[in-house]
Amino acid sequence: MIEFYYYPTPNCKKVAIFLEESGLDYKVTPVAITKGEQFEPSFLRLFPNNRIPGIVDHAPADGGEPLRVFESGAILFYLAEKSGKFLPADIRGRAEVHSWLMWQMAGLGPICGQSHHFHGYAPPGQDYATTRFFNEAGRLYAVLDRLLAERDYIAGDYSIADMACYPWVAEHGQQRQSLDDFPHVQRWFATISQRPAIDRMRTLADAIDSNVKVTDESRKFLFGQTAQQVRQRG
Ligand SMILES: N[C@@H](CCC(=O)N[C@@H](CS)C(=O)NCC(=O)O)C(=O)O
Repeated sequence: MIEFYYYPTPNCKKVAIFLEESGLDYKVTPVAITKGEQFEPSFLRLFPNNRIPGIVDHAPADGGEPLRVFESGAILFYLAEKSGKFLPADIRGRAEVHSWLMWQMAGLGPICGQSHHFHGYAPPGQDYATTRFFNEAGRLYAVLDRLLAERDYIAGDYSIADMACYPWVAEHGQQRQSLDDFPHVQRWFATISQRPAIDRMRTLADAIDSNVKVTDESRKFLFGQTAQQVRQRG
């Protein structure tokens, strides 16, 4: 059984999609990051970066102790290897999936996250940063659009690369991007949206928190974290 540390955020939704697609047995442990639950000592012992998603595999393939994995890309890769699904076996197919998975982890995710932050949460007057992240997010959407002009899915067949990108593209409105400007991304997004696993991923999100909101209280937990706070954890 996979214990899934989760809240309805884009990085967690990647893993939720995988779990729903693969049929692996899993149980959700909600971590309300808007209430600071990512700083609970019991959570930090497993996940020292105070971020979700995280998993604990209670039946790892080596038969040993429960195994913890964090970082959504690492989790997708681990679960794909465990289940033998959504990751090709041949070296060329695998290299293509890994390339786009890392592209999402190092580019699309962080840049769209910053674009979302500066458009939605930062105090006014941050024009340079807002424009910088908006333009870079747009560039990444355009790279994806060119790719998807030639392929149905990101790395050929539907894979963990698609699952990694989908929840960030789903937030395109928050990033002030329009899918009308990226018709191949729009077609890919519409196709994946019809998968039953996406419906189940949304049902799970609604069951845990149907309207994740950044309030004055949650700002204290989410924004302005410092090195000093990490050192004080002991
Ligand atoms: N690179 C990490 C990013 C994880 C991340 O930033 N998670 C956010 C939610 S999507 C979080 O846990 N935030 C809590 C916090 O900032 O304290 C991954 O892909 O897993």
